[in-house]
Amino acid sequence: MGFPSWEGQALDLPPQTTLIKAIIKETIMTQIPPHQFDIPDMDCEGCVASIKRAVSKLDPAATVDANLTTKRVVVSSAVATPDIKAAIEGAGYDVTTVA
Ligand SMILES: [Cu+2]
Repeated sequence: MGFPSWEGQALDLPPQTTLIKAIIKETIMTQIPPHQFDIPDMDCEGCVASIKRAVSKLDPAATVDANLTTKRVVVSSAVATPDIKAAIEGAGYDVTTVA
């Protein structure tokens, strides 16, 4: 007795599963409120690079938007705000406001 044919079809699921996972991830990412940090000592692209490196080490999927004029960094990540703050502080920057 062989396997019922539906089990063979079930083996074709992985590509769909990958697509579903991608859609779920996209949905989750777009629903994450951005984390906002004020970093007064961030004054050049080198600082921005250090901060981006620290955040992406914590969460490779995070997106980081840094504004050198307002000294504000906006992070989109599923990681908790205090953990992102700690990562930025770990890179040597004081974080004054978190929203
Ligand atoms: Cu700098």
